[in-house]
Amino acid sequence: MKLVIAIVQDEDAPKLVDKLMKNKFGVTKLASTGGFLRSGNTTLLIGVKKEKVDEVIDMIEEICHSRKQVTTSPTPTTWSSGVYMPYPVEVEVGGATVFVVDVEKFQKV
Ligand code: 2BA
Repeated sequence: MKLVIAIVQDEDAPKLVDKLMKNKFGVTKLASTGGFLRSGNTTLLIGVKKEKVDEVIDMIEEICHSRKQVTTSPTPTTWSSGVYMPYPVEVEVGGATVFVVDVEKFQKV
């Protein structure tokens, strides 16, 4: 048994959850926040048999797209005036960040 932890963009999450459910995968959706952009994303927990991991990753790849987002710099620039000025930074987010971890025990009680 494996646990697929997929951090996806909020825009892609509903379609991905639908697809997983239609294909009989169990999924838990968590609201999460990215440390860099400090904006919302979605973390999905998907418990699957080892041989099904690639099928899940294929679905994630099919549905989750990368997008450009503009944010202000996390570290403000010091100008000669001594005033800290944040500047816009463009970052490419996603498609998805995926971790696959071993599950020691899976039990529904
Ligand atoms: P955020 O931390 O909000 O990061 C959003 C995007 O900002 C990242 O997209 C990346 O393109 C960029 N970024 C992140 N840290 C950066 C830095 N120090 N300097 C410049 N640009 C930076 P993704 O790499 O696709 O990550 C999307 C989200 O996945 C992240 O949102 C975070 O919530 C999660 N994530 C990514 N790597 C992770 C990791 N190693 N462990 C846990 N969560 C991770």
